[in-house]
Amino acid sequence: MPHSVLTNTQLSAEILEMLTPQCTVTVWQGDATDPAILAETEGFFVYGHPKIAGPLMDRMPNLRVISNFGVGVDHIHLGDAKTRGIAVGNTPRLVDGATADLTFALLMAAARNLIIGDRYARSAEFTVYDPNLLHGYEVHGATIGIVGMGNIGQQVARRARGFDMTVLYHNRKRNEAAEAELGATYLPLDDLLQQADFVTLNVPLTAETRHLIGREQLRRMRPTAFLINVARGGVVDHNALVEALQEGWIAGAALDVTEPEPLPRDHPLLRMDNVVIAPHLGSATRQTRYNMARRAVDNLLAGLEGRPLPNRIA
Ligand code: 8YV
Repeated sequence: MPHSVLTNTQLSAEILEMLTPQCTVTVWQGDATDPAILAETEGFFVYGHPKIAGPLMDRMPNLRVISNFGVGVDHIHLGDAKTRGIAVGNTPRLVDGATADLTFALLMAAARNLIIGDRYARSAEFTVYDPNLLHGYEVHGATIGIVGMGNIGQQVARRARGFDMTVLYHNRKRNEAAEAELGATYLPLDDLLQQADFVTLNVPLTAETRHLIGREQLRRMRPTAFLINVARGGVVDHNALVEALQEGWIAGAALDVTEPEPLPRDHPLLRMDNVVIAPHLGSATRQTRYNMARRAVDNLLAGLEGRPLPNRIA
């Protein structure tokens, strides 16, 4: 008998192919999902970031495994899964390189006016080249402050070294191996914010990191500095960010993630020229997404078959 698997979105043909013939897959319709389907669900393939906590798990008494397509699991209540004996899998390490690449893409785009420049170069106004136009900020030789020296943060540090940057970092715990290998200097968060030209956020969203960057922290940053968030929107207090950008406390922000995500279409951040924004593209390369899919499927199948998950987070 194939296993009953629920997913929260229409899966690609590629992923469905990996799941057959071991599984039958049904798309979760929120509260409208047939209770009989929930009752027989053994595995949940989670794509994107739907909130999954105890009350929903309780409607699936046969649920044995939740497999998350991605590394961040802030949308899944791990404690609730644990008390119910439900294994949770994720895809660590696989997203590191692509996410660090995008951190740099955003950093460069913000510092060098790439988006405004692109718009201008396509517009009717660009008729004469003007060397006085769109002077940005130097990236090479600047100081980067990496908040979160985990796997992704370390990949960002590697790229920063290639740009001859001074690398500062803040982390819950000092990472002496990374300091030795990457020439990174540990600083308390407040000092990092005061010294960095580019602050990149590379932390998971947890109770401790929620609104880690608020009014007080943005006030500490330089008026010439940029904030780059490729972590989770919830790490930044967005009201404070709007104020900081409007008042010129910082030069600009580059965001791959927001709170909420997507932002309401009339949100002030969407109208600001000193904001570069992407639709959560951190891990969106063909190769990385394929690797994530493969691992998420392997975690799911292992959980369904009672084997240890290749990557179990809870
Ligand atoms: C994914 C991510 O795109 O891995 C993560 O935590 O945020 C992204 O790489 C996302 O989780 C898709 O499900």
